[in-house]
Amino acid sequence: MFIVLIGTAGSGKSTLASYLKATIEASGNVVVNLNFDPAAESLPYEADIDIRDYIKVEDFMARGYGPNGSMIAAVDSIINYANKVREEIYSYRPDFVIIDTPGQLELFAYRIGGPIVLESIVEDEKAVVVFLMDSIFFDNPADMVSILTLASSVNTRLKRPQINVISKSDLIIREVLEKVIPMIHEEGYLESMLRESNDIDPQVLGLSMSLARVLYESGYFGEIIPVSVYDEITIKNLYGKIQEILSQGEDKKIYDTYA
Ligand SMILES: Nc1nc2c(ncn2[C@@H]2O[C@H](COP(=O)(O)OP(=O)(O)OP(=O)(O)O)[C@@H](O)[C@H]2O)c(=O)[nH]1
Ligand SMILES: [Mg+2]
Repeated sequence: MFIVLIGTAGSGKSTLASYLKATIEASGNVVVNLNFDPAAESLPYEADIDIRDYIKVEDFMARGYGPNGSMIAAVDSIINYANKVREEIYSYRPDFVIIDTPGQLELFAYRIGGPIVLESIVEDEKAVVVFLMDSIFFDNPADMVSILTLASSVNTRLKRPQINVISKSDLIIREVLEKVIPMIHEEGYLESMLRESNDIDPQVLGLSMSLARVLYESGYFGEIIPVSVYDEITIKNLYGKIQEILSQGEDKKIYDTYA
């Protein structure tokens, strides 16, 4: 079973990869951490499998690509090593494989290469995407709509069940954590927040209202799970949601987040 961590740069993917592994191992599972970031300079964990053993971003830069183009070309080229990576994975006979992806979200939200490469690793196995939304996006409703739109974009590209998480939830003010987050998936809640907020530019307000409506109508986000690596209960809760989704059988609905 694959757990694919995806999120904006610095949203906490690598740190969560490390804590999540410890939590899942504690319940007796074999867990493999796969670093999928060819440009990672240092990681907060020791990767069991490291894509940097196969490709390096510097090799692409040496061929004349810029830093961003190199990253895209490097990730695309993982396809050439998919069989070897899979062999490495299965040599561990793992119960769970946690894939720690690069923060260049364009790879998974907009381009086709990222999803193709991930599928070449996951193949017919079950997989769940954990999309990390940095707590900084939960300061105001327009930013919330923006990050949820991005979450839905990732979901349409990867077509795997997805859990939308607020990362670094220890940094969110208590009132938002206790009152807003548990309600946010209720139809119309974001619009009411937008209407009540008096410091949003009218143009931004109009667009955000329309996007919020579409998000609810399309069913593109369910419950949002706050996660902080400093609060083990939140990690256990995330693991519980992952198990819930992975136990739901083989159906690969576009959006399959529990409501
Ligand atoms: N307060 C707080 N900080 C966190 C948490 N998780 C991660 N961080 C910090 O956020 C920063 C970025 O974490 P990373 O795990 O490197 O984030 P990333 O998404 O892997 O970053 P990229 O791979 O560069 O996209 C680090 O300073 C972490 O210590 C959390 O739950 N709470
Ligand atoms: Mg990282």
